[in-house]
Amino acid sequence: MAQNDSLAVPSGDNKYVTVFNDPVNFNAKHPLNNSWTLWFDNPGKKSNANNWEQSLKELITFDTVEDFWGVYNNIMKTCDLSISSNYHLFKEGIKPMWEDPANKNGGKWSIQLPRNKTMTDIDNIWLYTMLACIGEAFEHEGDVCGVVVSVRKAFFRIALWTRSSDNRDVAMSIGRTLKNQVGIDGTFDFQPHHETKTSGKPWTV
Ligand code: MGP
Repeated sequence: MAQNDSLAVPSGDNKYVTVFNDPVNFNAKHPLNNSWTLWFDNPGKKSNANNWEQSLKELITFDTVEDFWGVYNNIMKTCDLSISSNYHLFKEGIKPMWEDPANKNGGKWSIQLPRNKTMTDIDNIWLYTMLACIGEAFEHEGDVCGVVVSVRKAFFRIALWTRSSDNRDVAMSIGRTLKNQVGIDGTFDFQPHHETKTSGKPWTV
């Protein structure tokens, strides 16, 4: 019998496929609206904007809820990563770098969380950040490119990268949803990628 021959096709009110629709194979998968690619890098001290891309490693792409958990449960936790590491979870086809066409006019919402106060929470904070992204919690979902967690000596940084940076309403809506979904106190700042840190007062939520 082909793998899914016994899969009951749900109809009417019962429209959600669960593993119970196929108790024999127990293998129903729940598709995400997008495919997502997980990247890792730890560029080290010799890195600069010209060679930074070389340290970027594409780990895996997934497009179902079950495969997300398969990945999440089998990679190193953020709290165990070495200093300078970054995980990047981006829509498939978007490289997690400013130069990518999807990012070049965008910006990022970010928050820095002191390492000593966040060590026990950072894994859940990063998990909720990723779930907000792959679960498409955002009204302006199309403006979301991906999310990043950065491990630094004194802090962890969570960031969400957007496709645009010129529409305050869109950016603020994404920022507010991110803050709600991640559920942490503190202020997220928005900064376009092409602005230097000092060139403008960031939008905040
Ligand atoms: P970072 O890790 O985003 O900043 O970029 P952070 O954490 O403030 O700095 P750190 O020194 O504490 O790690 C660090 C450096 O990596 C940048 O100054 C660039 O040289 C390089 N870099 C980072 N990003 C995201 C990019 C990118 O998208 N493109 C290029 N070309 N270089 C990048």
